[in-house]
Amino acid sequence: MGESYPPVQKVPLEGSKAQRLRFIVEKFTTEFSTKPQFCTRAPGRVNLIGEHVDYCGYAVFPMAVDLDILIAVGTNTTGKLNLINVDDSYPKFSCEINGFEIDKSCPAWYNYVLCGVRGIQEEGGKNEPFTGLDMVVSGNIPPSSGLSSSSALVCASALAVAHSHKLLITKEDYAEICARCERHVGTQGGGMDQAISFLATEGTARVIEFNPLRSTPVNLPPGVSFVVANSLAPMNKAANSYYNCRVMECRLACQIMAKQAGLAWKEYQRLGQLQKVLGKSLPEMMTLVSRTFESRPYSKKEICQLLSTSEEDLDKTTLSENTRHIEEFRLHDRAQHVFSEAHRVWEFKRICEAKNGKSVEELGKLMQESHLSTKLLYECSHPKLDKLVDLSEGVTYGARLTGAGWGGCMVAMVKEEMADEYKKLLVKDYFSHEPTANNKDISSILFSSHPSPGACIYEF
Ligand code: ADP
Ligand code: NG1
Repeated sequence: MGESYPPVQKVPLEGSKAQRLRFIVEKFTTEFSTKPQFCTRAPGRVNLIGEHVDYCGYAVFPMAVDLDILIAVGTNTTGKLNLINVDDSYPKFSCEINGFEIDKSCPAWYNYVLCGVRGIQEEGGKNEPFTGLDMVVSGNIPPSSGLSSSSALVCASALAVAHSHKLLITKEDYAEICARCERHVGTQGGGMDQAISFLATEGTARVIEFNPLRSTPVNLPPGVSFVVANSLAPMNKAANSYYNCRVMECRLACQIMAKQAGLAWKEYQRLGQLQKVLGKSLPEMMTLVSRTFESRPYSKKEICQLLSTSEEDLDKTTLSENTRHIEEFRLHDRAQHVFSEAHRVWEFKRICEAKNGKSVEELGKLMQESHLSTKLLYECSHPKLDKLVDLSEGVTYGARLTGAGWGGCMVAMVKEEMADEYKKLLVKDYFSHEPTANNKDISSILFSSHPSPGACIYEF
């Protein structure tokens, strides 16, 4: 297979990944009385900058982490999809592999596996019924913490189904299929997580652009370390409408600006799409937002008046199922965040590629600005994340929430030789006051991350 396809590798024999792989192979053999045929791996990610902009069509700047989902896979002759997780808190699940339903109303773990299966069934290029599959899943990405555990599970599952049916799919196609199929759980995500999970390369972060999907490796500055700290406040995106509400606020802001520009507003879903048609720069879009909206909530009724439409029509054309009940939307602040954050991504890339001594401080400043914007304009931070960011001030170059927010992880950029001291400080001033940290291995909630490779298949 060439570079365009997820690599097929030999199962590693040493290290912690080898141990986890051995464990799922043994578990598979015990549970299904036969050996698995292969295993898949899909990594989680840490986004360095560019939060809540992917679903608006703007570029993001993530790197894959070493944490991942591993699945041991084998075919069966019963037509069933049988799922077992090494973590007993995720119960066993079984269904017919052809013709199952994904129940959006219940945020069950197996729904993410089903999304991956459905994605390949819908877009993998095979029409006949799919063969039954047995899977044993093992993951070490902290769930609901902004490191993209859900997408890693979708990606590892899609890879499992496609490889067991000998379907040859490029990394880009996998990324796009998985971004679309994860929406079957109900969240209207962008595509960053699935893209980096497949397209990541060891040693570099990536700028990922959308429509069309494109990814460019970027070397991170030497001498710095990216430290991830889990605030230990989890936030499950599929279990509430916070995330989709932001997606809708951006969509509504886009449609109102499109209408005011005399465009057919229903055809506009993403702020990036509107910017292209208007031919304006990102700073010019920020000015347009300030001219169009006030910094206050807009009622659904007022939005309908601005769009000259009815609430029923808005429910159909714009809003997702789980946001139709929302009565007020903030348009100015959300759109300002998106345009300013999109601008920061390009600045971050430009500075990473420039060769001057001041650059690391400038990168840190962009991270600080990004955090403030997510906290104040996008209102997706959490007091615990803000505390971690405050503790990082003066000790790091910059720190910010990473991922969807409302809890989850913070990422900080710190001088490499200061990383251990910084981690000690967070243990003393944060984690020692967190009761839920007591029963956890500190290295699983506070760690330096290095750009890890993307998804792969392990054969024996
Ligand atoms: P994230 O930011 O980590 O993607 P989400 O809230 O979107 O957070 O998704 C978390 C969900 O993904 C969990 O509630 C669970 O259903 C699923 N998940 C994550 N890790 C695993 C795992 N190791 N095994 C089974 N399901 C998992
Ligand atoms: P996480 O951090 O995995 O919940 C979510 C979205 C991304 C992106 C970020 C915010 C999904 C699968 N992931 O990520 O697309 O919008 O939030 O930048 O919906």
